Amino acid sequence: MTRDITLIGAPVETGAWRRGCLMGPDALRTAGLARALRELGHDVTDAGDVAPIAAEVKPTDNPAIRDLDLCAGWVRALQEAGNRVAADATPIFMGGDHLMAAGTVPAMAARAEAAGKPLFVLWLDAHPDIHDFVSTESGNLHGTPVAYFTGRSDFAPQFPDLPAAVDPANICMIGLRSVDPYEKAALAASPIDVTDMRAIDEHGLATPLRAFLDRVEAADGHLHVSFDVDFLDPAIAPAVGTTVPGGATFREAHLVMEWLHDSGRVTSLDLAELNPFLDERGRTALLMVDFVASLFGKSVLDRPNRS
Ligand code: 6HN
Ligand code: MN
Ligand code: MN
Ligand code: MN
Repeated sequence: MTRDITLIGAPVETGAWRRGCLMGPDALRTAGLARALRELGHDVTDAGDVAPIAAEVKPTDNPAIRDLDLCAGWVRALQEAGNRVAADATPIFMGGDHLMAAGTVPAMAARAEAAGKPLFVLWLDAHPDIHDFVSTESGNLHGTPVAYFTGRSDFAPQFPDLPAAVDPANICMIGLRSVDPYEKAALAASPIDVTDMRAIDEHGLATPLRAFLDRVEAADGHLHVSFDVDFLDPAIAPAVGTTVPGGATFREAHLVMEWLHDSGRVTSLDLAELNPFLDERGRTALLMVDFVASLFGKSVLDRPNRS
């Protein structure tokens, strides 16, 4: 299937403690993202980078929160950029830290709603990013997008009112291995489908991912994939500020990409948290491009695999 793919740079870095994610979109460009997708037959347009909308917002009561004005400006700007994506296009949002998902996911939820379909979210990450303005101890707002786009916590008036909330029952998180106490309680009380690394070690990825993709298929839903670089093991993907040992291997992540491709269901993608300042000769950026190529059709053999 040939797609119209739109690359959208989201060089937000104020959601993370370490600087450097602003170089993420350019590193993905340099690593050949557009070329790799064109070689697979897709029509690719690079829409350039989004810029934050300058805003001064009301301070919160949590003094730990960093760069609230800029973060709010990014969320607004990324929602607006996401709203401009054509109904039949497949956007790849090139981050930028994971705060980007507070912009991209609500826009994709609104797009799905306009098409009369539910939005499902596959969250590939070491972290659940389900903090809110009150619970965050680090004050780094890249740890908050899931609480925002599910409508779980109140982010008003700093972040925009949600155009459409994502039903937490439509979210699947895979790869978790660093969960703060508040987040543990939040997940325990939520219908979010969670596969942590222990579950992957014990049973593999296949069963939870297939079950989730079957649900997307049965509901004829849109599927947004939010891929945080720290989903991967730091041994293969060092270019991320929040490395946690024991992540997905090359083969596990590759299989996820191939299943996503086979499902034919992915309608939008975030590439989050790539920090080129921490990379080694571009290897993490190149690896991410390779995974994206697999998600969009690169295969070893020109025939379906037997399974
Ligand atoms: N990410 N839970 C930690 C915090 O600071 O709130 C880590 C957040 C990581 C954010 O994965 O995008
Ligand atoms: Mn740039
Ligand atoms: Mn994340
Ligand atoms: Mn993470």
